[in-house]
Amino acid sequence: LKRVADDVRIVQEEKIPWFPKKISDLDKCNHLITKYDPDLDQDHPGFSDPEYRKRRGIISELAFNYKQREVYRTLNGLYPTHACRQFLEALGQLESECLYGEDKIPQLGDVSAFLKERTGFQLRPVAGLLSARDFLASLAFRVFQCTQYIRHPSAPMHSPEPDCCHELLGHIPMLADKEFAQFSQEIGLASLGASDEDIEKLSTLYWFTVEFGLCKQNGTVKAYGAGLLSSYGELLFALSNEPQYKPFNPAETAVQPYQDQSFQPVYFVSESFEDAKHKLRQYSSTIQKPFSIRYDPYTCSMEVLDEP
Ligand code: HBI
Ligand code: FE
Repeated sequence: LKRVADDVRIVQEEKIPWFPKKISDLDKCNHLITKYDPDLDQDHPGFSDPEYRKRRGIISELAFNYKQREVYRTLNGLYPTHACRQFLEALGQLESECLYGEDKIPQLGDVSAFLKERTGFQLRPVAGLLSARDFLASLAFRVFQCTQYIRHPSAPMHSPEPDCCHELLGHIPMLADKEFAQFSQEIGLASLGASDEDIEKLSTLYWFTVEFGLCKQNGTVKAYGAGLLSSYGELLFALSNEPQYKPFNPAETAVQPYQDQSFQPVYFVSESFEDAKHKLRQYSSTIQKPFSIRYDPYTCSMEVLDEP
């Protein structure tokens, strides 16, 4: 009898087309009728005006980007159980200072000022993926190279390259933590003047910590890596019992093979940021360089000390 009832219900559901039930469902009411579009309709007065069509294209993009809130809302649901304490604290502050929120589009200058006050980190706009050497070098100055553009609206939960959702949700809250900020700067300092081989190792370290790192917190494992905190699917996966966990150990972590095409099969777990920082420091001292370097925060410049 129940099966019959279920069948009847399915038939009825199929007869009613989907319709929005709450105001945020309007994100899904985005199907365009394009037959009068200036790009497609030859009779449109703007059809032969490329400047007009370009302008229209930019405005359309803005309308589509309204979906940004989808990324924010979806990930926010996972943070309380999956993100580390430092991340949650900073996210709370960003929200209470009205920089972040479902309907907010944070501005680079405001977010940069927020970080500067807490850890001295500042943001600098960057046009896309940088070489590892250049990207790591900026960290040495507590500068984070931050993309501005947003992922393609057809895939709101995925981006193959860093975009502003990844920076804002993944990186920025962590950079507001003092220990983590120092850890990040020290990877940067270790990279200055290093050989290509050592840059490769430091990149790998960065990958398994800043991007995909896990840490212990009150007897459980939480995420602090930006690649995890900005990816719903991988955040769930990383804290499930599927992947392999290894303790963070720079010499081993630096040579662990990785790929960016699918979820990581292995994650490294730190005891704390302080512990990770001490281990990184010890590792960095093994990188052979014919000079040593000190950052002078008063002049924001590097002091190069030649060793005899
Ligand atoms: N460039 N803009 C940008 N953002 C990153 O996160 C980034 C990068 N270049 C290299 C890189 N990350 C990592 O793959 C490490 O090699 C540092
Ligand atoms: Fe990143």
